[in-house]
Amino acid sequence: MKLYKLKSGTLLHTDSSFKKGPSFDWDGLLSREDLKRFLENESKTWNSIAESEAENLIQSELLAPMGNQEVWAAGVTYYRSRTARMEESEDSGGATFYDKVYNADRPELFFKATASRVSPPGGMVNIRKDSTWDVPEPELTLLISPKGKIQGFTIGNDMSSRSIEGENPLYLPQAKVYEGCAAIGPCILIQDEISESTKIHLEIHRDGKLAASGDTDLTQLKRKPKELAEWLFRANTFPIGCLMMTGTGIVPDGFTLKEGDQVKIFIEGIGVLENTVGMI
Ligand code: DO4
Ligand code: MG
Repeated sequence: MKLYKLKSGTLLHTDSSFKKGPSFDWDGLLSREDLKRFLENESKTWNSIAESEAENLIQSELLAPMGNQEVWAAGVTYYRSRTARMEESEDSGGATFYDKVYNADRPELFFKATASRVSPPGGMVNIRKDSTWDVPEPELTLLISPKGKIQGFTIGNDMSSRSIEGENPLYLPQAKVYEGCAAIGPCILIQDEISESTKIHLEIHRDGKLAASGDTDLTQLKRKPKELAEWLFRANTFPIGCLMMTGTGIVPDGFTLKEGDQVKIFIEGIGVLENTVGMI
């Protein structure tokens, strides 16, 4: 079951049918421990709509599928991320930290964004004016309930400045957290597990041409989603639940984003998250 947040209500896609329902308070909705059952029951009274109408709504009305939940992120959970970060921080002497965290029991977890810093599907994600090397990070993103249960999966873009982080790992919050530093969407796939063979694909288009691309799949994710959620909840409470990006396995080689680029992230079974790059 896929749950979309629309400007004019809520869209549910189950098997091959679409139903449109009212607007919800998404703080309350996503904090329900019985989210799947609640939606199954509620949607019995919603209007069925044709696929073409649903596609129009998805094209024109999508909001980020969240309320005021905090967005957290895990890092260096794929070998590719470990290696790319070791390369970018070689001059600063920070390289060994990435190798250590990749192999450590405790994962790297960091605060990524408040809801106001998150862009919706189709919206702008930003690169910073004081950064010279910027990438999108396509990441499977977990919806976690207040009790720490994984309720669903979505797509996250963890926009990152590689020049700022590479200069000194202590600059991580500045490389990661700023206005328009993340995008989430297009929907939440409501289920508690996701297949390890799920594929993730990135495309970056510039002036109508493919400028960079990459692929990975969840077999490359070193830590299980459940394990990451458990670490996050060790010493944090989330009264309205939270979202958690699980790290990137795609880091385009020798590439930096430019204003106007189109970033498309595909995750099998969830959909496509597309955003345009702006500057702040
Ligand atoms: O260690 C810095 C951030 C890592 C990250 O965001 C990732 O691996 O996805
Ligand atoms: Mg990341």
